[in-house]
Amino acid sequence: MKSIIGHKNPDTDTICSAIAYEAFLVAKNVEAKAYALGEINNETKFVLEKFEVDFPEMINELPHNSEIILVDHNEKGQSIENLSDLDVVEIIDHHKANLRTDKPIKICIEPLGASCSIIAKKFLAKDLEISRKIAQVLIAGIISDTLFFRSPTTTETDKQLVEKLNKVAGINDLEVFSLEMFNAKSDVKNISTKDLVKLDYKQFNFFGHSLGIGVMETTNKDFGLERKEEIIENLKQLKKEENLEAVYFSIIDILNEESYTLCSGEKEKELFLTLFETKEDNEVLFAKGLISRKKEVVPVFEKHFSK
Ligand SMILES: [Mn+2]
Repeated sequence: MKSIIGHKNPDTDTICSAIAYEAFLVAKNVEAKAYALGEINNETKFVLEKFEVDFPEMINELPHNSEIILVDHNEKGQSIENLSDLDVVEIIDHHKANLRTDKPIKICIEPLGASCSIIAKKFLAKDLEISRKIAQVLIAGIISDTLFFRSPTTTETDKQLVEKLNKVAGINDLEVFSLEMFNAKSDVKNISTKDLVKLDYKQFNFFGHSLGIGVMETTNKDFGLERKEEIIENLKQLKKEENLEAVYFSIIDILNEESYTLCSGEKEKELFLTLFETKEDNEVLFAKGLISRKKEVVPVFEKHFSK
């Protein structure tokens, strides 16, 4: 039995990738099961409920020596707690390669807008039948990660795949569907600020420098900005608890394609101002067009710390 897991603080692409890859392997008569490393977010909940797809079981650890497949991540810090006890047999991802493996394994990393795009390509390449639900779930993952093609991570392939998948999925109006998803994601009123900061949060190690970067993709930036003080307090605490050099939290205005970043301290604020084209206003760093952690933020930090 192969266990399929996405990253911690799971997002829609991670969950939908795991679900779809389970279906792919099962169609090839491979025993496989998708899991979630944590609570499902409101956007993903909306998607799975709309398409009547079962939520994957939530876990923190797996038994020693379990065979696992990582989807949508390949960094230790973003993965399952007892990763080093497990046998990683395959990786499917669209982030930069990071994990060292102790033996040769199957790795498929492609610069596409979503891990769901890579899995959709696998279905098409093998000419495997895609069920309506799996097509719907794959589209949701691609729309979520590319912010419905607004993100600079979007490729022509992502757009073509969504078009092809929708012949099976039959989603009437993709624009309307994407707005429903983003509004579900923006609904954070029942989420404490502590949880909000970690809702879409990743830790990185850049040449020995450990940073935390959280994002909140929203159609209403005020849902984040109105909690500014509380968020900054939480970033400071997180920095101390996890022994990090800096923690950032970016409120991403999806529809206007701009971001508002908050920082865990003065030094890291100065660094962000130096590295990115941003304007400071009352502890908030505004940046037009800076909306992708993966493509625009992480590479700049990586380069900075490599010197
Ligand atoms: Mn992804």
